[in-house]
Amino acid sequence: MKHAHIPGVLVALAASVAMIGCGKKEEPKAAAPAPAPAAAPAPAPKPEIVVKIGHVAPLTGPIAHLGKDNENGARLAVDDANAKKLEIDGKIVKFELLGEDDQADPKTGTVVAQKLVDAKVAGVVGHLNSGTTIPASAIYNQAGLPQISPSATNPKYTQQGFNTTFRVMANDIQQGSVVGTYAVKDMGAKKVAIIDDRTAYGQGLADEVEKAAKAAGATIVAREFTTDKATDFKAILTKIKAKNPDVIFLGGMDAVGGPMLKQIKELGIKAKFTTGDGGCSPELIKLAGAASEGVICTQAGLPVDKLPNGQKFVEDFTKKYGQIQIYSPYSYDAVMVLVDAMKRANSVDPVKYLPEVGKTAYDGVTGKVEFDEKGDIKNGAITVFVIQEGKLVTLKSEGGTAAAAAAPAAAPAAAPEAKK
Ligand code: ABU
Repeated sequence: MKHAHIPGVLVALAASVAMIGCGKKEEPKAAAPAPAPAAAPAPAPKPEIVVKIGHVAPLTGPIAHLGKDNENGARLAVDDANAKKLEIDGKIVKFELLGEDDQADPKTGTVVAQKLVDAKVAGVVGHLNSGTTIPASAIYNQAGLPQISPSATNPKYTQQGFNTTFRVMANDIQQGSVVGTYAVKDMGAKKVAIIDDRTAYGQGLADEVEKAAKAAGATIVAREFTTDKATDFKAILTKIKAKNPDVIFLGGMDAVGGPMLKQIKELGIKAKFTTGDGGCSPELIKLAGAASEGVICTQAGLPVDKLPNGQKFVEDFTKKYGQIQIYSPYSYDAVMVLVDAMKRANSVDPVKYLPEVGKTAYDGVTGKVEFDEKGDIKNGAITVFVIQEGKLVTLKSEGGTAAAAAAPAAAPAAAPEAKK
């Protein structure tokens, strides 16, 4: 059977009637949405610039532990500065640390200094030793590069008339005066024997201690010397024993002081032992063991773990690198002082930011950093420690803007505070 043909108009009419019967109404078509406004173009990323900061210390040899401590302090500062994504002159700055090993050798120090100049670093933190820092400073000065030593304490470093040399800790004129006076007035020395390692630091500090001890009324009964590589001191210690001193002072580093203390004990020498910042470290305690008990030593700053910004540094550093030796907080601040000067100058060009280094007023982990006209820290502090039960224990601090808050004014022998 064939389907009958029904005209289209009748089909449409039937469908409309059916819809009305079901109560449905055809919705009017929604108007097409207006086109979304074009998204604002993403801002162009800020250009980046890499800024190299040189660091120099002995990373090999007897005081490599101190060199690595310095370098790690500087590395932590670079990491912290990079985390801030600083913008200088419209560019995001990425700092890079170029670390060099001068082996604590003055000649190598000048070779690596030139290497850093050739690598176009923007500034230098170092060197560790006065004996390398002083000759290297002429090379940085020639290149117009700011140099901040975190540990070289010989006063000559900043006495050369260079506008590029800075130091973030007290110098050995201050340190020698405190040690020499302390030996006489607090340790009761009438007869003092002095040994130095013939380095710029060791000999220079020993000279200052001698002056101060004499001025305080003591007699210098022996003045002996060794080297910074020596490990056998029996010959000079035997001569010193014959002079029966009350106190022996060493101008030298912990790598010399450690074995020397053991030999002092072996020879039955009863004199008390004192030394400066280069020997005032956990490494001295490790090397000398029980022979380090009762040693008096000084550091050319305030106890960092007692300072407001220092506590966080101690936590961060120890988590990342382990125990602080001596100078890592100072190398941290030295890097930050360079960065701060670049920010204020809005330039990473040494020509432009060098003048800002001299105007620094920076609240560092080691306290307030401000420089005098020579580049020495203003209000430098010296802290006296005693080694008790294998720990460096603060006795007193002299100088420093926060010295009063950091340590008791007088040495409280009964209640000293352990240094972390
Ligand atoms: N400040 C003692 C260690 C470094 C130096 O001056 O040679």
